[in-house]
Parts: sequence; C-alpha cells; structure tokens
Amino acid sequence: MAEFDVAIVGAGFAGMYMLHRVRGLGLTARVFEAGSGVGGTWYWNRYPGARCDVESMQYSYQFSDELQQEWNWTERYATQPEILEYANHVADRFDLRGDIQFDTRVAAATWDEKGDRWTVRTDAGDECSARFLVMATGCLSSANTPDFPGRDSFEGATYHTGRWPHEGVDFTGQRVGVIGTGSSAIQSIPIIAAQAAQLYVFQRTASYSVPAGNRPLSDDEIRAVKDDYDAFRAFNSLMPTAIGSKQPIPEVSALGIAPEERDRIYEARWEEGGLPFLGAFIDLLFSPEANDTAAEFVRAKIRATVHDPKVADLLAPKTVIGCKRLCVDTGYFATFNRPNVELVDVSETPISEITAHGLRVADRDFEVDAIVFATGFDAMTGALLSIDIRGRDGRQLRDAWEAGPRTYLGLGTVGFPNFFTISGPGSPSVLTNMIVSIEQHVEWISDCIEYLRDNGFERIEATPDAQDAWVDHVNMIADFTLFPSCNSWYLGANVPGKPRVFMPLLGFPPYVEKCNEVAAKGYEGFALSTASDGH
Ligand code: N01
Repeated sequence: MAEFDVAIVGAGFAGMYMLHRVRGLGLTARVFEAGSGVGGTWYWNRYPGARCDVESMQYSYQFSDELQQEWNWTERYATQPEILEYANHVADRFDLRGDIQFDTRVAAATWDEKGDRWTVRTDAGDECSARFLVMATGCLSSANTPDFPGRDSFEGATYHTGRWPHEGVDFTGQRVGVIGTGSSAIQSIPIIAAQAAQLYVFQRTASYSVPAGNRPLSDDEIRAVKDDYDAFRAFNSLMPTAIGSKQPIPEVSALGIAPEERDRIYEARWEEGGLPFLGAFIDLLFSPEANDTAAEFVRAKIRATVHDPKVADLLAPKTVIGCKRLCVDTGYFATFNRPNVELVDVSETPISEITAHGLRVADRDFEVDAIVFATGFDAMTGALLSIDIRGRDGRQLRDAWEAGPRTYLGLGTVGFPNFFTISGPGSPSVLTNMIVSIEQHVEWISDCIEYLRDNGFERIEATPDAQDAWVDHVNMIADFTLFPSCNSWYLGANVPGKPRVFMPLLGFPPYVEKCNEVAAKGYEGFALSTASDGH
C-alpha cells in the first residue's frame, strides 16, 4: 500500500494550496480528485453566466506575491472559465499535478488505531495510508437534485447547474424549465432566456438580488491594487466577511438616521453593486426592523423594474434580506419582462410531478425540451458525509454528526484523530470570501502539522470540552442574528431530513484571532499525544 504523510481529498482551491504547503514542509502528499482537472467548484459549475460574485482582485490567492502580481483579471467579477484558467495556472506554476490523482473519488477513510494512520480507499478499490487526512471537499460540492415524482421519466435533457456539461448547452429554440431561483438560477436565467424559445422559471422562494455592476477592469485599477496588494488584503481581512474593499465600514444603525439619508446610502451601494450592499449598516443582520429597511429598498427596485405588478409581487421576497445568501445579478429581474419568460409560483402548490414531456403543477402541464435543476447543494456536510469516514473505535462521521455537524473551530472533530476539515462547519467559510478562509485554514493546518512533527507528537484530536463549548459558541452567535429565521441551506433546510443546524460562523476577524490564540497556546482544546502515550 502506498504511504504518504498527508492524504488530501479534493483539488479545488483548498486542496491545491494544502498540497503546496505540505510539500513546503518536506512532507509527501497525495490529492484525490473526482474531476478530471483542478478547480473544484469552478470545474463543475459551468452553467451559463457562472461567475464569482466576490470581486476578482479579492477572489484569488494571496500566499504568493509573484502569483498575485503576474496574474491579470479582466473583469470586476471573473467568469467561471477565467477562474478555472487561474486554477490551472496555479497548478502548473507550482507544479502540483504530479501529486494529484484525477478521476478518483474517495469512497472511504478508516483510522487505524495501532498504526496512528488513515487508510484511504478510492472508488476503484485502491488503498493508501496517510498520517494525516485533510478534507478539502468544498462547502457546495454535493449537488442536490430533489426527488420529484417521475423525475426519471422525462424524455428531454436534464441538467444540474453544479454538474454542467463541459461542452456547454445551446438552448436556442427550446422550451426550457428552470427549477430554483437561488444564485445559480439568477446568473443563468437571463442567458437561457435570451436563447430559449420559451422559459418557465419555477420559483418556490423569491430571492433578493443586487446588481453586480460588472465591467472590465482598467489597467489603472489593477495597478492601484497591485501597488499595495498587502494593504488591500489586510483591509479586507478586517471585515466580518473578509470582503468589502472600497466600501466604508458601517458605523450606524439603519434606524439611527433619517429615511432619506438611509435611502441615499442604499442607493449608493446599489449603484456600486454587489454583496457589500448588506454592509450598509451595522444592524442589518441583527435587527428585523433595520433589515426591513433594506428589504423594502430592494422590493421597491424590483417593482420599478418588472412591468407586470403581479409578477413583480411574486418576485419580491417577503423574508429577511441576507437570511438566505444574497444573490448578485446582471439583468435578472428585467428578464421577466420578456414575452418568452413565465414565472411559475410553486410556493403553495409544489411541482407535483415530472412527466415524460415536462413538469406538472396542480392541473397544469408545462411541456419542455429541457429541465435545468438549479436546486443547489447538500451544503457544508454533504460531500464529507458521502464518504464512509470511520474514526476511533470504528465510529462513523455520519453517526457522530447525526444531529448536525460538531467540530472544534470547524477544523477538527472529536473521535477523528489527525483529521482536518478545510472550511468545515463551525468556521466562517461560506459567510466569507472563500479563498481567504481557505488560505487561513490551510496555513493553520500546515503550521499545526509542523508543530506536531517538531515536538514529537503523533496525533492530534479535538477534546470534547473544547468542541462542546465551540458548538455552543457558534449557535450563540447564530442566535444573535436573523439567520435562523428562514429555510436556508446554511441551516440544511433545503435537504429533506437534514438536521436544522446553522453551520457557518459569522465573523471572520474574531475567528482568526481565536485560531491564532489556540495555536499560540500549543493547540489548546486539542489533545496531542505521542505514539507511546496511548498504545
Ligand atoms: O442553490 P440555492 P444555488 N422545488 O440552494 C430551489 C453559491 N453560489 O446553486 O429557496 C422547488 O441557493 C430553492 O428553493 P427554496 C452561493 O453561496 C455562488 O443557486 O429552497 N424549488 C432555491 O430557489 C449560493 O447561495 C455563486 O425554497 C426547489 C434553489 O432551488 C450557493 O452557491 C454562484 C426545490 C436552490 O438555490 C447555492 O446557490 C452560484 C424543490 N423541491 C452559487 N428544491 C457565485 O459566487 C430546491 N429548490 C456567483
């Protein structure tokens, strides 16, 4: 059996950087990747209009100044093909491919108590052994396709936005049904609508969306950032979401100023575009009344854009803004003014069936040539729990997390020695610029492995007390916010039967401080042991 110091699952941005770091420690590593190439999310999500809604100058690695200086983004928000090109550039530049095994899905990983090692088994039945197991499986990588009755009877083409064909899809002249109105749908619908003969959009919950304000980046703009990239990164890392760049840091409550002034601030952020809209005031995610001022501002924008008042009303969300992930769009709401686009409300009367020729809602049949499932992901835990992971005493991770994920810092889990999750549940992850969170985790994990090695420790595992306290802390922070008030994927509410637990942690800077403190105190809250300690 092949032996490595570190086995890494996933060759997205997390897995690639993890490999680079452990190589830098002189360790051996093997990365297992289900896809045929690097890029993770950006390898799989090739749907029309896919682009990152974190700005490109921020959505990139900062660990190498040469890399960030040499790479040139072309637009304010990078497209999926451009991000994938960047991921490939990184893989080539740091010569990563030699240690990545593509087209290989990890099926199981078992902790061998006697040897203090993980045995990793692939779906081809091959096995290897590694001292450490690092899960770089991504937060939004396990596609969720609801089990609509008759789903397999459909005779046309079906697509999931998160598993899009590499060769692309041309919907010209077709009748298309899109199920879902989250970020993926909101990006793809305007483009599909422009191609299709007829588009039906099946909406269960309306989404808030803010214009992207996308545009080409000018040389001057790029130069200004690159001239002081460190300061730019440092400023962003002080923001709760690790993004924010040019926007002023909010200091007041949305309720503490005159309505005209408040609307002026919202208008400026709306014009600027993008996710920082939600950072306009300090209390938008904490006070329902404050939140409603932002929600009403967006609803008014939707009403002003969509001509048919009934359609506008359906598109205007009634929930808390930001409770589900805010969407960022280019022409989404205006798409519903097109004569070939129909919004189908499935909030009260769900899609009852998928038939050979389309979708049925109540007694109406929608005949389509293609169905696009923009139905999201089994987020944060789906990819981890799809692998048969067994820790101490053969305990399965699925059992340990039966009532919801339990971690210490989102990095380690009781009962699973030498096992790390990059951007795991209980860490800021999806509430931040993912690449920033990924880098912070990768560096913490590689520093930890180095510390263990240099101090003669063989294993590390979160302690029950530290984990319990951390889970309580994550829940307490969530309960301070408005996040628990809607059925979001942050809570697992989009997957039937999944425990309702708020999985990410709000607040990047205090989290980083805590991680640094834990490391400085010799990995406080983790039990470190030498081989001779226990067996
Ligand atoms: O998935 P989603 P997504 N019947 O879960 C609907 C990131 N992302 O792929 O809200 C009918 O948000 C579901 O309805 P409801 C980003 O973090 C980033 O769009 O559950 N409808 C919802 O409308 C994002 O949040 C970027 O009532 C059903 C939709 O499907 C995350 O990925 C781009 C249904 C799923 O929306 C996920 O986004 C894209 C059913 N049975 C994504 N089941 C960028 O950075 C589900 N739905 C640009």
